[in-house]
Amino acid sequence: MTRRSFVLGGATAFAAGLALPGFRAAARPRPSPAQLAWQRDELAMFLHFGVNTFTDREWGDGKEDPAIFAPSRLDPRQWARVARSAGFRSLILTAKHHDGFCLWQTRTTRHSVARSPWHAGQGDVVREFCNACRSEGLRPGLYLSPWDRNSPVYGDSARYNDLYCEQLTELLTQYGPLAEVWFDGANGEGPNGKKQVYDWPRVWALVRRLQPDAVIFSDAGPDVRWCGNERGSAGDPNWSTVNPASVQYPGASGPGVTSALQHGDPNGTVWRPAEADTSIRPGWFYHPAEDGKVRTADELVDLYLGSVGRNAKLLLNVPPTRDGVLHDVDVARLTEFQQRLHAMFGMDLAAGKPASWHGAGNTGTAEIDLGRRVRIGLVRLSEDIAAGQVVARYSVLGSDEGPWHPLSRGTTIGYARIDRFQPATVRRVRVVVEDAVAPPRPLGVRVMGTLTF
Ligand code: FUL
Repeated sequence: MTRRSFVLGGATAFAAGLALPGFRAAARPRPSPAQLAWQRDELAMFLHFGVNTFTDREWGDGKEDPAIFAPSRLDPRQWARVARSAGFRSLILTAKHHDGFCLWQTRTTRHSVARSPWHAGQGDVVREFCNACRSEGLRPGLYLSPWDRNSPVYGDSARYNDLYCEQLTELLTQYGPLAEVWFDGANGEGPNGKKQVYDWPRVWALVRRLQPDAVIFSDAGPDVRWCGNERGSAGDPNWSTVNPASVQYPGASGPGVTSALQHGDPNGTVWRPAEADTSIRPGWFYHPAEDGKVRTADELVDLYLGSVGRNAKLLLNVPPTRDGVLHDVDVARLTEFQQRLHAMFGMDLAAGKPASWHGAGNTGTAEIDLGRRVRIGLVRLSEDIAAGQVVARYSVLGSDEGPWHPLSRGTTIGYARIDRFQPATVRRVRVVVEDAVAPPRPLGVRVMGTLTF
């Protein structure tokens, strides 16, 4: 089931970031400190866990008996340890999925861990999760599904919006600082056949007030946008600036929405970088039948190159099992993935070799003398995004004492752009910014060798 098969329109537009009449943007948009920290994390782990884990379903209907939620050895500390050693810096847990089952002690519904035999109804997965993240030096985030198939007031818009804000308030006030709050775009019908009209401005204002340092994710941001697919693949080009009118609420559909999510907009008026989410398995929740379908380390590396390597953040889902731990196969793949990243990027041949930089209008050239002839197959470019994103087209060339040969070329750079190319022996590397939307600043350039596994 994909979220696009179940979207509704009709929510209120959120106007944050729209230019005020009479004002002209003096400078290009830049990230807030929270957006910058979010992007620098590079890798976040998503954890889909709840009643679906026990029913073997992807979308629960809200009619589950809470007693089925009975993890035998729930261990969020293991999730966090695995995440940390695989290079992830933040984690996001589904505190409530579409079935409405709450993983914390809530006052808002009886469809929760309070009616499960787990810890005699006294357990709180959200608390264990947040504490485990912090113990491992990682940043916790939470997903609270707007669509709720259990709530009797879902579809009675004002009443459900009150309940949703109450749930959010519990999560935002009882579990310490959160790095990210995740609002899903899958929004279905209420039991009474009415459509739920969400009050997004109210929801987002609540997060701002109670957790000012958290970034807010949804199709429509306001801080971080969905990348437009669930394959974890960022667009090319991928601008971190967007026109806020192009996607106004989570679940919006219509002409141009997917393209706006994938590509952003070079002339966008707000900073709203893309988060690329996907699962290490075919499903979002754990299913024993998928133990043989976990992505391989090679596939995870490809995923990394197509997300982090294209100016997005990768949010990779690794679903806990019915026991409440990450499965051995997933753990082994993540370990191998991290080893590969280390082998690929661990040695920067340009380290300590300062690049020269010549800018001319909206173009510029970086050049590095590597000091000796080396075989290279990978470059990682970066803009100083604290000052914004401007590069629209570039090429990478190499020279082995003689003429310059093309190695790779591309469109946007932003936080990171990683190119893998046909290995070549070079002594010098040149990166030419051929086009930009404003004068480019000096680029960061890392150059890596070739590796065979
Ligand atoms: C979608 C949901 O319908 C899926 O179950 C999953 O949570 C995914 C991340 O978002 O919209």
